Amino acid sequence: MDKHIMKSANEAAERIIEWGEAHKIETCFERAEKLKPCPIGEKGACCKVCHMGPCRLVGKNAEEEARGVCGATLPTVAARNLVRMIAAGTAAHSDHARDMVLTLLAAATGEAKDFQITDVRKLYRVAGILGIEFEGRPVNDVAKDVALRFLEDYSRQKGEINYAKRAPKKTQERWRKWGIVPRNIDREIAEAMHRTSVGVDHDPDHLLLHGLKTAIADGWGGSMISTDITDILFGTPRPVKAEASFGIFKEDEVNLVVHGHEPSLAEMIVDVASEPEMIAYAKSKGAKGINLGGMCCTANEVLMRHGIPTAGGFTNQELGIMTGLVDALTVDVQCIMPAIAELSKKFHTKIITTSEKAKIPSAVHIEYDEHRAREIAREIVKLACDNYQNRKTEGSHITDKFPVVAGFSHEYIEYMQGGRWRASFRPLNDAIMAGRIRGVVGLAGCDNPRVPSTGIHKYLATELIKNDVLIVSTGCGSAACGTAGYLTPEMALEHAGPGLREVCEAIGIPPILHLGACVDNSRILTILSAMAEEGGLSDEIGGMPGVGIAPEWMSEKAIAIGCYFAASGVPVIFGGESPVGSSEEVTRIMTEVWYERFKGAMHFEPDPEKMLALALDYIDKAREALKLKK
Ligand code: XCC
Repeated sequence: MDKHIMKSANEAAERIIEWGEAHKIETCFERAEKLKPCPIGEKGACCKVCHMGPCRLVGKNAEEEARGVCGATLPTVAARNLVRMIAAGTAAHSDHARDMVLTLLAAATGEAKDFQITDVRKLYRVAGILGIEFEGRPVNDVAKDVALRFLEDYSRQKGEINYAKRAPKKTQERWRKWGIVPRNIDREIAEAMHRTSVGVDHDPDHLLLHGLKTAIADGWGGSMISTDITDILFGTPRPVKAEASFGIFKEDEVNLVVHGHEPSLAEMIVDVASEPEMIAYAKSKGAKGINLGGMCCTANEVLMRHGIPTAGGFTNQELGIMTGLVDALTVDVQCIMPAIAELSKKFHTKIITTSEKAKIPSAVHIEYDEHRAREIAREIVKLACDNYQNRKTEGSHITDKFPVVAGFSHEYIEYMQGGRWRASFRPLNDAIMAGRIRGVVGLAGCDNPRVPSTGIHKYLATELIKNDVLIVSTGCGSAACGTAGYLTPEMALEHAGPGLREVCEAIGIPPILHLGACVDNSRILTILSAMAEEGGLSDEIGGMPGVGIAPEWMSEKAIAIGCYFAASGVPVIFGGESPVGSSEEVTRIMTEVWYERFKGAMHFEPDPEKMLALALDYIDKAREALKLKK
């Protein structure tokens, strides 16, 4: 008898996968099994930046002896490959951020009439950081100035990105010493591509320093800009109750799912779906109403702000369709499997691409334009309603769902520790100093079909909180926890160590705080900076008892994120095989050398138990160095 191999650690997902197998429907899980990674490319030893190759630098003494046709060594090739990943990841987050800036500008000038400034307080806070006068001025004038100032982060040729100054002074000093304060986001990405093209930069350390500079342009540039503008336009999140997993789909309502990363159209769809006219339209098609759901990070955006339920993260996108209950799935950009278009033909689901940047053959394309946002959102909602009538009975109808509490912006975390007038990070710092909280881990990144998907997230989440480690989560890390039922205050009672439980009960928070989408990893940077400023711990981000973990990462964006945390002073642990594993030199630079210079590091460790041990070790060593209670 075949030994059953678990493909997802999520029970509901596993049931759908099994149903799919029985019906000969292929998903990323089978494809991952069939398509083993190329062992040379996987470790970063393949160079294809010119057409004399691809050169595969393998062999027993490859590090010392192997050369490409041009003479490139293995460390050069591995470093170049990683820098290109950072550049691509930074481009993704920051191009998304650019669109947010342009939407803010269009809203401020009245060109995008469907959008307004929702959070004026946040606008003023951002204007204050940027040194833009806001008192007594019309809100839209301030918003316009903020947008124009952010656009400079995409065009200034010399100088520093606006938000570099938000990092603690000492962190900034380290960056300046090593010449890695970004000038503008696009320039660092372009330079990364230039330096890694054939015959340019060949020194691995020098290449990787530019990689860090590019990554900082992501974290303290694009991602932070995107988080701030999204808050300004759509509201700064505060805790909200919602639900997660496949059971969020309703049998008797139109199920419309928003998937991808960009919040603007999704926000409009949320708004439009509650219009009486739209609900009446859904009813005219025989449905009882309109039920919205989300996937990946578009889900996180609307979950954080409106409590829209999530069907989960990356590996759930095909499975969602396989419930047979999804009438329409809109996708914007990033982490969208092209496979969904083909798969949807076996069901009744309409896949709707909406970005001018992203089309999938055979999907319906309804292009989003912020100037006609409401009109387009209505068109999409209507299409989903029309398709409700085509729903067949096929599919694996799963009813499991779990409650989640999400919506922990850094502003709210500050507020919950002292109310509006005494908001601060003092209680968190005190709890860490007293040892009630041993440390903080950012549990983030993708879920991956190459491991029992979501399983390592679940393992680390439970083990870390058992060890009194507070978790802040984002992206599909949050989705993995949410669909497992871990994002509730009860989780603290059941699983947290005594110190963490006490803190969670006193403040009334879950031990895993859902901070939002992947761009919202920037909120963690803000929190760490505030903790440094608060005093009592480290006076820079480096040296804090904190670690970042992306146990199931797969996207280039995750690499950019990991690197900006490392550059900021956070030791980072990624799961899976190392994309620079072929080179001991590059591995040493990214762990030892980076740690020496920035107090951050980037490790790759496939074994979940070792990941946990390494994280706790970093936390304990930081506590020891800070002379904190054991
Ligand atoms: Fe994509 Fe943000 Fe990864 Fe999830 S976590 S699979 S990058 S959706 Ni960003």
